[in-house]
Amino acid sequence: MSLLALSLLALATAPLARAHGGLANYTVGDPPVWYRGYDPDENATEQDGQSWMVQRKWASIDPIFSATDPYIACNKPGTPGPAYIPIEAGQNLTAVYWYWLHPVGPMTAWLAACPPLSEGGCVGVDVNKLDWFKIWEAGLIPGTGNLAEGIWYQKQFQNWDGSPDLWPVTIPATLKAGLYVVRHEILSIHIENKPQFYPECAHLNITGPGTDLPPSSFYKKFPGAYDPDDPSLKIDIYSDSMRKTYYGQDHPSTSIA
Ligand SMILES: *[C@@H]1O[C@H](CO)[C@@H](O)[C@H](O)[C@H]1NC(C)=O
Ligand SMILES: *[C@@H]1O[C@H](CO)[C@@H](O)[C@H](O)[C@H]1NC(C)=O
Ligand SMILES: *[C@@H]1O[C@H](CO)[C@@H](O)[C@H](O)[C@H]1NC(C)=O
Ligand SMILES: *[C@@H]1O[C@H](CO)[C@@H](O)[C@H](O)[C@H]1NC(C)=O
Ligand SMILES: [Cu+2]
Repeated sequence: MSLLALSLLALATAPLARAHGGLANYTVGDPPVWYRGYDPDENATEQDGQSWMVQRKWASIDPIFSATDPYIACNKPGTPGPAYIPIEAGQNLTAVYWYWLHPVGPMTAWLAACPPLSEGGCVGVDVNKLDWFKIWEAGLIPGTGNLAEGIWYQKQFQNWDGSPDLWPVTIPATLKAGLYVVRHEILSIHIENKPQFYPECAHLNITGPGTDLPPSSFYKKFPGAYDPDDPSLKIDIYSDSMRKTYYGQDHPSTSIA
């Protein structure tokens, strides 16, 4: 069965089918403490500016198509809520999605430090000016096959049994304590030469004894991190040549563990 047929089948059997999607909620710890994110399908008035809101607003489940889109940092409109997810360096932050349905393309998680609360914290920052560094990435799972037929993490993390899709990312254990914006991005490349970016951001209050930040050579801006002509974005994974090679994105993860 083709990938398309498989995803259509999955769509047909999903209790709640959405054409695209995004990061709904976050959990920390075991047993998990839940932090609710923004839901574009729910009443905005009941979410905007609420005291519990940890996530930056994303008004639509549609993807961003341009690597240089001004909203590629934290989706559109990216308006901040006032709350922070408390988490210790070294703990996992788990991103929760409903029925993620696209199968191919890399997933990455990024952090950017904010000024202290007395200077506005993460609420006051311009996300386009932040220095983002990547803390996690996953693409095609080694040994599962070529780009089109192999299994990407983006497909592996999906559950079709009614439970949400969970994406755990470890906050670097020696990271300097403070306020951060976390940015999760799913990049879907199932359509030829038309990458789909799905970024969502939340605010974190990271505690711990650490003092590390990555060297500035790891910092990227959004937009800016991606070249729209990068062969890993302008890609036809179903072409013969791409079945054999994949250049990958030249954005190294930080060296801090
Ligand atoms: C959204 O919520 C507000 C405040 O609770 C309410 O006044 C409004 O009628 C709701 N809008 C819709 C479309 O349900
Ligand atoms: C996210 O949390 C909201 C509020 O608790 C809940 O209604 C929704 O089902 C959750 N979504 C997922 C994917 O867990
Ligand atoms: C934490 O996340 C890492 C990396 O994503 C994962 O391998 C590990 O199993 C997770 N640990 C727990 C306790 O969930
Ligand atoms: C961050 O966590 C520390 C330690 O729990 C706390 O003192 C501080 O008020 C928190 N800051 C914010 C903005 O939540
Ligand atoms: Cu989609």
